[in-house]
Amino acid sequence: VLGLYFFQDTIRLKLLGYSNQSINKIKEYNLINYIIKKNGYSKTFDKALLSNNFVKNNKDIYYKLDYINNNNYIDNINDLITIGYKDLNLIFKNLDNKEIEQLKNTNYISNINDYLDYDYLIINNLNRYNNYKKSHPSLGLDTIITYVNIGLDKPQYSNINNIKNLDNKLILVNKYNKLASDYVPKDLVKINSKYSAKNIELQKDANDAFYKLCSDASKEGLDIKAISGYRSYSTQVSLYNNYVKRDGISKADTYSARAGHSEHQTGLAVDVSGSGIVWDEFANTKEYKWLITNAANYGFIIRYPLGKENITLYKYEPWHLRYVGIDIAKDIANKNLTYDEYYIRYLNK
Ligand code: DAL
Ligand code: ZN
Repeated sequence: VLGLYFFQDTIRLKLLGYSNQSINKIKEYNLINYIIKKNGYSKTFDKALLSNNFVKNNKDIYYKLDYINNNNYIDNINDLITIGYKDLNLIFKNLDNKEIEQLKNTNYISNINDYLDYDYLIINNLNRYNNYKKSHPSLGLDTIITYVNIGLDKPQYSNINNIKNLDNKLILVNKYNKLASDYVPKDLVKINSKYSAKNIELQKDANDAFYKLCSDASKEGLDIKAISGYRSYSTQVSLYNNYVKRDGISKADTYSARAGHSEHQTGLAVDVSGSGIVWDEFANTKEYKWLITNAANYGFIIRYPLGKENITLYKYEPWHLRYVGIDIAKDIANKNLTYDEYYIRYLNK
Protein backbone atom coordinates (compact mmCIF):
# COMPACT_ATOMS: atom_id res chain seq x y z
CA VAL A 1 0.00 0.00 0.00
CA LEU A 2 2.82 2.37 0.92
CA GLY A 3 4.56 1.57 -2.39
CA LEU A 4 1.39 2.42 -4.27
CA TYR A 5 1.18 5.84 -2.62
CA PHE A 6 4.77 6.51 -3.58
CA PHE A 7 4.01 5.51 -7.11
CA GLN A 8 0.99 7.78 -7.21
CA ASP A 9 3.03 10.68 -5.81
CA THR A 10 5.62 10.25 -8.53
CA ILE A 11 2.95 10.34 -11.21
CA ARG A 12 1.36 13.45 -9.74
CA LEU A 13 4.71 15.24 -9.56
CA LYS A 14 5.42 14.23 -13.14
CA LEU A 15 2.07 15.55 -14.23
CA LEU A 16 2.91 18.85 -12.54
CA GLY A 17 6.01 19.06 -14.73
CA TYR A 18 8.88 17.86 -12.56
CA SER A 19 11.57 15.64 -14.09
CA ASN A 20 12.66 12.33 -12.54
CA GLN A 21 15.81 14.05 -11.32
CA SER A 22 13.79 16.79 -9.62
CA ILE A 23 11.36 14.26 -8.16
CA ASN A 24 14.29 12.43 -6.56
CA LYS A 25 15.39 15.70 -4.99
CA ILE A 26 11.84 16.44 -3.83
CA LYS A 27 11.83 13.05 -2.12
CA GLU A 28 15.32 13.59 -0.69
CA TYR A 29 14.24 16.91 0.86
CA ASN A 30 10.99 15.42 2.10
CA LEU A 31 8.89 17.88 0.14
CA ILE A 32 6.46 15.57 -1.64
CA ASN A 33 3.40 16.70 0.31
CA TYR A 34 4.54 20.30 0.09
CA ILE A 35 4.57 20.20 -3.70
CA ILE A 36 1.41 18.14 -4.00
CA LYS A 37 -0.37 20.73 -1.88
CA LYS A 38 0.99 23.52 -4.10
CA ASN A 39 -0.38 21.57 -7.03
CA GLY A 40 1.72 23.43 -9.58
CA TYR A 41 5.12 23.76 -11.21
CA SER A 42 7.64 26.45 -10.29
CA LYS A 43 10.69 26.72 -12.51
CA THR A 44 12.64 28.71 -9.92
CA PHE A 45 11.88 26.09 -7.29
CA ASP A 46 12.90 23.37 -9.74
CA LYS A 47 16.22 25.09 -10.59
CA ALA A 48 16.91 25.59 -6.89
CA LEU A 49 16.28 21.89 -6.25
CA LEU A 50 18.74 20.92 -8.95
CA SER A 51 21.39 23.43 -7.82
CA ASN A 52 23.94 22.61 -5.15
CA ASN A 53 22.62 25.42 -3.00
CA PHE A 54 19.04 24.47 -2.23
CA VAL A 55 18.04 25.87 1.18
CA LYS A 56 14.94 24.13 2.38
CA ASN A 57 13.88 27.08 4.52
CA ASN A 58 13.74 29.24 1.41
CA LYS A 59 11.32 26.96 -0.39
CA ASP A 60 8.29 29.30 -0.25
CA ILE A 61 10.32 32.13 -1.71
CA TYR A 62 11.75 29.99 -4.52
CA TYR A 63 8.30 28.73 -5.25
CA LYS A 64 6.76 32.17 -5.72
CA LEU A 65 9.59 33.73 -7.73
CA ASP A 66 9.41 34.14 -11.51
CA TYR A 67 12.33 32.40 -13.12
CA ILE A 68 15.21 34.44 -14.49
CA ASN A 69 17.84 32.77 -16.62
CA ASN A 70 21.01 33.79 -14.83
CA ASN A 71 23.84 31.62 -13.55
CA ASN A 72 23.87 33.25 -10.14
CA TYR A 73 20.13 33.40 -9.72
CA ILE A 74 19.75 30.83 -6.95
CA ASP A 75 22.85 32.10 -5.12
CA ASN A 76 21.52 35.65 -5.36
CA ILE A 77 18.16 34.59 -3.98
CA ASN A 78 19.81 32.83 -1.04
CA ASP A 79 22.11 35.78 -0.34
CA LEU A 80 19.29 38.33 -0.42
CA ILE A 81 17.16 36.18 1.88
CA THR A 82 20.11 35.96 4.29
CA ILE A 83 20.24 39.76 4.39
CA GLY A 84 16.53 39.86 5.21
CA TYR A 85 14.69 40.31 1.91
CA LYS A 86 11.62 38.15 1.37
CA ASP A 87 9.75 39.78 -1.48
CA LEU A 88 12.26 39.39 -4.28
CA ASN A 89 10.21 39.60 -7.48
CA LEU A 90 10.46 43.38 -7.85
CA ILE A 91 14.13 43.37 -6.92
CA PHE A 92 15.00 40.95 -9.71
CA LYS A 93 12.66 42.64 -12.16
CA ASN A 94 14.15 46.10 -11.68
CA LEU A 95 17.82 45.58 -10.91
CA ASP A 96 20.60 44.34 -13.16
CA ASN A 97 23.40 42.02 -12.03
CA LYS A 98 25.67 44.85 -10.99
CA GLU A 99 22.92 46.43 -8.92
CA ILE A 100 22.10 43.09 -7.27
CA GLU A 101 25.77 42.82 -6.26
CA GLN A 102 25.59 46.34 -4.80
CA LEU A 103 22.40 45.49 -2.95
CA LYS A 104 24.11 42.42 -1.48
CA ASN A 105 26.80 44.75 -0.11
CA THR A 106 24.28 47.13 1.47
CA ASN A 107 22.56 46.77 4.82
CA TYR A 108 18.96 45.58 4.69
CA ILE A 109 16.50 48.27 3.54
CA SER A 110 13.01 47.40 4.73
CA ASN A 111 11.23 49.71 2.27
CA ILE A 112 13.27 48.73 -0.78
CA ASN A 113 10.15 48.24 -2.91
CA ASP A 114 9.27 51.93 -2.57
CA TYR A 115 12.46 52.77 -4.45
CA LEU A 116 12.49 50.16 -7.19
CA ASP A 117 10.18 52.03 -9.57
CA TYR A 118 12.70 54.82 -10.12
CA ASP A 119 15.15 54.08 -12.88
CA TYR A 120 17.52 56.81 -11.71
CA LEU A 121 17.84 54.97 -8.39
CA ILE A 122 21.46 54.38 -7.36
CA ILE A 123 21.65 51.31 -5.14
CA ASN A 124 24.76 52.54 -3.35
CA ASN A 125 22.76 55.60 -2.24
CA LEU A 126 19.91 53.67 -0.55
CA ASN A 127 20.98 54.50 2.97
CA ARG A 128 21.45 58.14 2.04
CA TYR A 129 17.90 58.25 0.62
CA ASN A 130 16.47 56.90 3.86
CA ASN A 131 18.47 59.36 5.96
CA TYR A 132 17.48 62.28 3.76
CA LYS A 133 13.83 61.18 3.89
CA LYS A 134 14.02 61.23 7.70
CA SER A 135 15.26 64.83 7.74
CA HIS A 136 12.94 65.92 4.88
CA PRO A 137 9.70 63.96 5.50
CA SER A 138 7.56 66.20 3.30
CA LEU A 139 9.54 65.52 0.11
CA GLY A 140 8.40 62.83 -2.31
CA LEU A 141 10.69 59.92 -3.08
CA ASP A 142 11.35 61.20 -6.62
CA THR A 143 12.71 64.40 -5.11
CA ILE A 144 14.62 62.56 -2.38
CA ILE A 145 16.36 60.31 -4.92
CA THR A 146 17.11 63.21 -7.26
CA TYR A 147 18.53 65.47 -4.55
CA VAL A 148 20.68 62.75 -3.01
CA ASN A 149 21.99 61.71 -6.42
CA ILE A 150 22.94 65.34 -7.07
CA GLY A 151 24.75 65.26 -3.74
CA LEU A 152 22.56 67.73 -1.88
CA ASP A 153 22.44 65.61 1.27
CA LYS A 154 26.13 66.47 1.73
CA PRO A 155 27.71 69.92 2.09
CA GLN A 156 28.57 71.75 -1.14
CA TYR A 157 32.04 70.92 -2.50
CA SER A 158 32.11 67.57 -0.69
CA ASN A 159 32.01 64.10 -2.30
CA ILE A 160 33.36 65.69 -5.46
CA ASN A 161 33.28 63.64 -8.64
CA ASN A 162 35.97 64.28 -11.25
CA ILE A 163 34.17 64.50 -14.58
CA LYS A 164 35.32 61.84 -17.03
CA ASN A 165 33.61 62.54 -20.37
CA LEU A 166 35.04 66.01 -20.67
CA ASP A 167 34.11 66.47 -24.32
CA ASN A 168 30.48 65.47 -23.84
CA LYS A 169 28.32 68.49 -24.71
CA LEU A 170 25.81 67.44 -22.04
CA ILE A 171 28.39 67.53 -19.26
CA LEU A 172 27.06 68.41 -15.79
CA VAL A 173 29.33 70.87 -13.99
CA ASN A 174 28.30 71.94 -10.51
CA LYS A 175 29.56 72.03 -6.94
CA TYR A 176 29.78 68.22 -6.85
CA ASN A 177 31.22 67.66 -10.33
CA LYS A 178 34.61 69.03 -11.22
CA LEU A 179 36.49 69.65 -14.44
CA ALA A 180 40.18 68.80 -14.68
CA SER A 181 42.33 71.90 -14.14
CA ASP A 182 44.02 71.40 -17.51
CA TYR A 183 40.78 70.89 -19.42
CA VAL A 184 40.37 73.27 -22.35
CA PRO A 185 37.58 72.57 -24.87
CA LYS A 186 38.87 71.61 -28.32
CA ASP A 187 36.75 73.76 -30.61
CA LEU A 188 36.59 77.23 -29.10
CA VAL A 189 35.45 79.87 -31.58
CA LYS A 190 35.25 83.62 -31.11
CA ILE A 191 31.73 85.03 -30.88
CA ASN A 192 30.90 87.40 -33.74
CA SER A 193 31.78 90.90 -32.55
CA LYS A 194 28.23 92.08 -33.37
CA TYR A 195 27.00 89.99 -30.46
CA SER A 196 29.89 90.22 -28.09
CA ALA A 197 31.09 92.98 -25.79
CA LYS A 198 34.75 91.94 -26.14
CA ASN A 199 36.83 88.95 -27.22
CA ILE A 200 34.73 86.03 -26.03
CA GLU A 201 34.86 82.39 -27.10
CA LEU A 202 32.39 79.49 -27.00
CA GLN A 203 32.49 75.91 -28.26
CA LYS A 204 31.53 75.87 -31.93
CA ASP A 205 28.01 74.39 -31.60
CA ALA A 206 27.16 76.77 -28.79
CA ASN A 207 28.67 79.63 -30.77
CA ASP A 208 26.58 78.86 -33.88
CA ALA A 209 23.42 78.59 -31.78
CA PHE A 210 24.23 81.82 -29.95
CA TYR A 211 24.73 83.64 -33.24
CA LYS A 212 21.28 82.51 -34.45
CA LEU A 213 19.70 83.48 -31.16
CA CYS A 214 21.22 86.96 -31.21
CA SER A 215 20.47 87.63 -34.86
CA ASP A 216 16.83 86.49 -34.55
CA ALA A 217 16.47 88.61 -31.42
CA SER A 218 17.95 91.63 -33.21
CA LYS A 219 15.30 91.24 -35.95
CA GLU A 220 12.77 91.89 -33.19
CA GLY A 221 14.64 94.98 -32.07
CA LEU A 222 16.37 93.28 -29.17
CA ASP A 223 20.02 93.70 -28.29
CA ILE A 224 21.53 90.60 -26.73
CA LYS A 225 25.30 90.47 -26.28
CA ALA A 226 27.72 88.10 -24.65
CA ILE A 227 29.62 89.60 -21.73
CA SER A 228 31.41 86.41 -20.68
CA GLY A 229 31.84 82.97 -22.25
CA TYR A 230 34.71 80.51 -22.05
CA ARG A 231 36.90 81.11 -19.00
CA SER A 232 40.04 79.10 -18.31
CA TYR A 233 40.65 77.34 -14.98
CA SER A 234 43.24 79.97 -14.02
CA THR A 235 40.91 82.85 -14.91
CA GLN A 236 38.30 81.28 -12.63
CA VAL A 237 40.89 80.95 -9.85
CA SER A 238 41.59 84.67 -9.87
CA LEU A 239 37.96 85.68 -10.33
CA TYR A 240 36.81 83.56 -7.40
CA ASN A 241 39.71 84.67 -5.20
CA ASN A 242 38.93 88.31 -5.86
CA TYR A 243 35.28 87.79 -4.96
CA VAL A 244 36.31 86.02 -1.76
CA LYS A 245 38.55 88.96 -0.87
CA ARG A 246 35.70 91.36 -1.50
CA ASP A 247 32.75 89.45 0.01
CA GLY A 248 34.09 86.50 2.03
CA ILE A 249 33.82 82.81 1.13
CA SER A 250 30.19 82.13 1.98
CA LYS A 251 28.87 85.09 0.00
CA ALA A 252 31.23 84.48 -2.93
CA ASP A 253 30.09 80.85 -3.10
CA THR A 254 26.53 81.99 -3.81
CA TYR A 255 27.47 83.61 -7.11
CA SER A 256 30.92 82.46 -8.19
CA ALA A 257 32.08 78.93 -8.88
CA ARG A 258 35.36 77.69 -7.49
CA ALA A 259 37.87 76.84 -10.21
CA GLY A 260 37.04 73.53 -11.94
CA HIS A 261 33.39 73.93 -10.99
CA SER A 262 32.43 76.67 -13.43
CA GLU A 263 30.36 75.92 -16.53
CA HIS A 264 32.29 78.72 -18.17
CA GLN A 265 35.34 76.43 -18.37
CA THR A 266 33.36 74.19 -20.76
CA GLY A 267 32.79 76.94 -23.31
CA LEU A 268 29.11 76.00 -23.26
CA ALA A 269 27.96 78.81 -20.98
CA VAL A 270 27.50 82.45 -21.85
CA ASP A 271 26.55 85.45 -19.72
CA VAL A 272 24.49 88.01 -21.61
CA SER A 273 23.42 91.65 -21.40
CA GLY A 274 20.21 93.19 -22.76
CA SER A 275 20.51 96.62 -24.37
CA GLY A 276 23.67 97.02 -22.30
CA ILE A 277 21.94 96.18 -19.02
CA VAL A 278 23.84 93.61 -16.99
CA TRP A 279 23.59 91.23 -14.01
CA ASP A 280 20.61 91.52 -11.62
CA GLU A 281 19.00 94.36 -13.61
CA PHE A 282 19.07 92.19 -16.72
CA ALA A 283 16.05 90.34 -15.26
CA ASN A 284 13.94 93.45 -15.97
CA THR A 285 14.84 93.79 -19.65
CA LYS A 286 12.72 92.95 -22.69
CA GLU A 287 15.64 90.84 -23.86
CA TYR A 288 15.34 88.62 -20.80
CA LYS A 289 11.58 88.35 -21.26
CA TRP A 290 12.24 87.17 -24.83
CA LEU A 291 14.85 84.67 -23.68
CA ILE A 292 12.48 83.05 -21.19
CA THR A 293 10.24 81.88 -24.05
CA ASN A 294 12.78 81.64 -26.87
CA ALA A 295 16.16 80.49 -25.50
CA ALA A 296 15.19 76.81 -25.71
CA ASN A 297 14.44 77.12 -29.44
CA TYR A 298 18.16 77.75 -29.90
CA GLY A 299 19.29 75.08 -27.44
CA PHE A 300 19.90 77.27 -24.38
CA ILE A 301 18.56 77.04 -20.84
CA ILE A 302 18.59 79.54 -18.01
CA ARG A 303 20.93 77.57 -15.79
CA TYR A 304 20.37 79.21 -12.39
CA PRO A 305 16.65 80.00 -12.17
CA LEU A 306 14.78 81.96 -9.52
CA GLY A 307 13.47 79.77 -6.70
CA LYS A 308 15.82 76.88 -7.42
CA GLU A 309 18.75 78.18 -5.39
CA ASN A 310 18.55 75.20 -3.00
CA ILE A 311 19.20 72.87 -5.96
CA THR A 312 21.70 74.78 -8.10
CA LEU A 313 23.38 76.18 -4.98
CA TYR A 314 23.74 79.53 -6.77
CA LYS A 315 21.72 82.69 -6.51
CA TYR A 316 19.35 83.53 -9.35
CA GLU A 317 21.40 84.37 -12.47
CA PRO A 318 19.01 85.47 -15.23
CA TRP A 319 22.00 86.24 -17.47
CA HIS A 320 23.75 82.86 -17.43
CA LEU A 321 22.76 80.65 -20.39
CA ARG A 322 23.94 77.09 -20.91
CA TYR A 323 23.92 75.37 -24.28
CA VAL A 324 22.49 71.80 -24.22
CA GLY A 325 20.98 71.49 -27.71
CA ILE A 326 17.44 72.26 -28.83
CA ASP A 327 15.63 69.02 -27.93
CA ILE A 328 16.96 68.84 -24.41
CA ALA A 329 16.59 72.58 -23.81
CA LYS A 330 12.90 72.35 -24.77
CA ASP A 331 12.38 69.27 -22.63
CA ILE A 332 14.00 70.97 -19.63
CA ALA A 333 11.86 74.08 -20.12
CA ASN A 334 8.68 71.96 -20.35
CA LYS A 335 9.55 69.93 -17.29
CA ASN A 336 10.57 73.04 -15.35
CA LEU A 337 13.62 71.30 -13.91
CA THR A 338 17.10 72.61 -13.24
CA TYR A 339 19.86 71.05 -15.30
CA ASP A 340 21.15 69.34 -12.15
CA GLU A 341 17.83 67.54 -11.70
CA TYR A 342 17.34 66.83 -15.39
CA TYR A 343 20.80 65.37 -15.77
CA ILE A 344 20.35 63.05 -12.78
CA ARG A 345 16.95 61.81 -13.97
CA TYR A 346 17.43 61.51 -17.72
CA LEU A 347 21.05 61.79 -18.81
CA ASN A 348 23.10 60.05 -16.12
CA LYS A 349 23.31 56.68 -17.89
N1 DAL B 1 28.56 82.48 -11.88
C1 DAL B 1 28.68 81.10 -12.23
C2 DAL B 1 28.01 80.22 -11.22
C3 DAL B 1 30.11 80.68 -12.39
O1 DAL B 1 30.96 81.26 -11.72
O2 DAL B 1 30.36 79.78 -13.14
ZN1 ZN C 1 27.86 82.75 -16.02
